Order: sequence, then structure tokens, then C-alpha cells
Amino acid sequence: MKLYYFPPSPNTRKAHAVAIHLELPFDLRLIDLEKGEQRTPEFLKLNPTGRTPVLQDEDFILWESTAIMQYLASQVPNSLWPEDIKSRADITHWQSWELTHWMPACQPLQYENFVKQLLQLGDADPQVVQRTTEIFHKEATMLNTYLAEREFLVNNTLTLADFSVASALTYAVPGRFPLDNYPHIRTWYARIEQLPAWQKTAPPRG
Ligand SMILES: N[C@@H](CCC(=O)N[C@@H](CS)C(=O)NCC(=O)O)C(=O)O
Repeated sequence: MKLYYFPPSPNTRKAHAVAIHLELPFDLRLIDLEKGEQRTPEFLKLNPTGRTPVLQDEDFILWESTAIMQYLASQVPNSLWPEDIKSRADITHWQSWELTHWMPACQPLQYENFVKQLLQLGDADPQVVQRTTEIFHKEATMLNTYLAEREFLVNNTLTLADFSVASALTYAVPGRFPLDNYPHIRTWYARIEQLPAWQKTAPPRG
């Protein structure tokens, strides 16, 4: 299997961390987004949306990080993606929430407070920061309450749900995410940060 990836990307990190955690054999192919390699005709043939990550398993091509995680975790029996349908539905619900609500509550803060400075694209837009901060607090309050009595999101054991939701916090420190009032999120994320797969996929400039 080949994983087309961009190491600084939180979406890449989800798929890459699962592959490492499960010790799956795979090759890495760098797609450098800073050089525009996602817009080459060769890459657009793999993913017409021009985004990473992409998985290639012989002639089977898969894009969208959540689908890739589930496909990778279906290769071998494991507790990240257990067989029973209720666990799978519960994991998918957290992965859906992450893509639809959590990442959009985190990504603009990452971009305004960190990426813009890094790439010298100007100052953070205070209106975007304020609007996103309100959304962040709404979603973080729910997550913090949920994690108050749990070590992990589903079945109280590490699953794909944790990798998905944690990925959005990859740039929490340089992105100045307002996590001070959310101790249970911080404790849970510290637990994820202990994992070798998370450490091996830490972005170069996080
Ligand atoms: N929903 C997609 C999002 C993928 C995505 O937005 N990837 C970003 C990097 S985090 C990307 O490749 N962006 C390139 C571009 O938009 O030009 C997924 O979960 O895989």
C-alpha cells in the first residue's frame, strides 16, 4: 500500500498514525502542498479534489482520511476498529463529528494564529478568531464533559475515534486554542501524545 501524504497535515496524521500503530506495511509518497504538488495532473488522477491523504492499494484508490483509517484498520483484527457494529457506529459518529464540527472549530485558529505567521501571510483576522473561538467553546464544552468520566472516547479504550478527534489538536499550542477551561480534553490529549504512533507523526513545525 502507498500513502500519499504531507507530514504537517492533521488529516494525513490520522491515516499515518493508524498505519504505524497497527504496524501495517506501507510506502510513503510525499505530496508537498507548499510546492503545489497536489495540483499536478498525476496527483489529480488519484484525487480529483487535490487533497491529501490518499491511499493506493494496488489498483484501489481511496481518499478522505476517515475512509482511509477505516480501510487500514480493517486489514487486521485490532481494537482500534473492533468487529461489533455498535462500536463501529460509535467510532464513526465521533469521526463524523470531528470532520463536520470539531475540525472546523480548530482549523481556522490554527490558520489565523499559526500558519499565517509561519508563511508570512499577514496578521490573524480578529473577526475570524472571535467567531471561531465561540464555536470552539461550544464544541469543546461538550467534548470536555464527555471525557470527564472516560479515558478514551469509545469503549474506554483507544480507537480510531481518538486518532480522529486528536488530529484536530495537532496545532493546539501554536494555534493558541483556548483549552484552559477544558482539563479533561487536555488530560485525554496528553494520553494520546504518549503513543509512539502519535509521536512518530508529530509535524515538523508543530
Ligand atoms: N476531508 C478531507 C480533508 C483533506 C484536506 O483538507 N487535506 C488538506 C491538508 S490538511 C490538503 O491536502 N489541502 C490541499 C489543498 O487544499 O490544496 C480528509 O479528511 O481527508
